Amino acid sequence: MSRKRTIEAFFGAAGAGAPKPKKSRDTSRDDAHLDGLSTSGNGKELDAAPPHDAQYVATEIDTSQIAPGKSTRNSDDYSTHPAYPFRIPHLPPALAPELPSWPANLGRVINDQPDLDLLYFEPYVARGGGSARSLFEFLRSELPFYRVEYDINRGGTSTHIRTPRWTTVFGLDDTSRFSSSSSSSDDGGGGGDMTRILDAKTGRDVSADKFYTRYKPRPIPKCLDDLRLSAQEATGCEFNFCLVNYYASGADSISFHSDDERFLGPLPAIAGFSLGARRDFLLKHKPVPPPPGGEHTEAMKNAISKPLKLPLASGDMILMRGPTQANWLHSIPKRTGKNATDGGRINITFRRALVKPGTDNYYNYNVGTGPVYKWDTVNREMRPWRKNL
Ligand SMILES: O=C(O)CCC(=O)C(=O)O
Repeated sequence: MSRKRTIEAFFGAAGAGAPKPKKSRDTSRDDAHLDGLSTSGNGKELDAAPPHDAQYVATEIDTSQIAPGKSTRNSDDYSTHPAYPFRIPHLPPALAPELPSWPANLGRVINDQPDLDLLYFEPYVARGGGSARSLFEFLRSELPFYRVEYDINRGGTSTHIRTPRWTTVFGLDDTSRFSSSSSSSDDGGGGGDMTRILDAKTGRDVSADKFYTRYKPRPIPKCLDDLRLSAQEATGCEFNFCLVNYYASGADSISFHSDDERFLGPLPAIAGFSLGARRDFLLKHKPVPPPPGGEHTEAMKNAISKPLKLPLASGDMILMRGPTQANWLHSIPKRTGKNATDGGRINITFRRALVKPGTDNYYNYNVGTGPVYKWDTVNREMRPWRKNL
């Protein structure tokens, strides 16, 4: 399939007639909760207590085939960084050659609702031949994950939040870059000295900046950076952050929120990959008052009251762009019905944080200060990870 056509689909759909987005709110964590909305990376968890009646569906793939920790890889086949708890392997040899053929299908534009602009690839990572499943198994086995907990203050009442999914994050905002003693292609996770953080314009060492010291930023490892580069090419958008969610079962979720933080700029583009179990992705327009002296159009009434449901399958990618984040909320609801047999699902989002507070925010809500977890391939669950285990 032609990359060019995909990019044309993107640029053709963007632009002139798009409704003007509302000004982005200042989405500090507590504000987001006070008005009942929540925002990306922070405060999505008002409905956080996960009931646990969903079953885990065991997969049939032998991960030793794709988990390079157990294979004959040499040390060049890993991304390393002092801020990683452990080294992260590059894509397995069976998957890497497939990347140039992605997206497997053209993106379909969905912009037939007020203020909505989506580009939906069904799929992006080929499902046939097991590529999407292999990528899922590989990432679940090889990435560090966290179960972040934090407190929010709502109207003077403090609430303890347990994020109802596993998360991890890599990246650095636009103002800075990781130092690298070798070529720029190493910045995403290859070799080179990446221990310092430099100002993107002046090259000055900004490692000690307050936004980079609470958590140590870490470069996007090559296995995810390859996917980032592919997504950039397919969409014409630029990304510098990679957030990963792992939903272990239908009991894991993310509540309605929008990724509309100021540090993403006014019209953020966010590319979300789905791998593993199919899960419903719901979208609904943010509540807005009717025009003075009038009523909402039918389209707006529907957009507010009837969530749009996209049953995202393994390998799918959805780009949310233009006025979408300013005007729409999205969620992955829990699936806790009688037959809720969702298996694990990984969601990878690529985003572009423009300024330093974005870096601190993303690490705070996706890494936090708790233990590191790693997938245990024998017991088939996340287990606390300790050095030299
Ligand atoms: O899992 C998904 O598809 C959505 C994730 C999401 O909304 C987010 O990370 O902000």
